[in-house]
Amino acid sequence: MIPKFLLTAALLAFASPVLAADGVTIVDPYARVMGANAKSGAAFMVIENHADADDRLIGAASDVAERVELHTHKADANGTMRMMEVPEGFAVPAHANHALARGGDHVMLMGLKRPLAQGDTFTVTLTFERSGEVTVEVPVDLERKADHGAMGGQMQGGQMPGQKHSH
Ligand SMILES: [Cu+2]
Repeated sequence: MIPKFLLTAALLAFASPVLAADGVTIVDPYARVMGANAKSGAAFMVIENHADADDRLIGAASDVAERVELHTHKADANGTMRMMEVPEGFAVPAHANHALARGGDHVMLMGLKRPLAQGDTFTVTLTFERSGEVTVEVPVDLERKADHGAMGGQMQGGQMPGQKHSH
């Protein structure tokens, strides 16, 4: 006989976000592609660091893409937003969050090996300097509005002229 509340607690624990032993939690991951035949896509999420030490996302890999890079958007000299690789990765300070959001930092999937459609899921393995590897199940969500904070407001709805690929 298992009391009902214990069962509920067990279910809730099972449904909770990916938690690395060391305290990095990935919340609300999702990915987008631009069109059915897109050769690239991007993944977004919020990284929570519950540890007492700073951490840093330094790499990512996925079997859906030939290459996975850590990217950000920056304005060039003409004010045009461009994507660029961030080799040093993204800092996630102790007891803080870092959002990968549209118009800002993202995980770039290059050379997709299969088409990604609404509702598909795939896995991305994130490598953290301190917490090591964290594997996340990422759903494809093409209907999602740009939301999670960061620079979302600034870029919302905007496909800047000259931008090579937007997401
Ligand atoms: Cu990119």
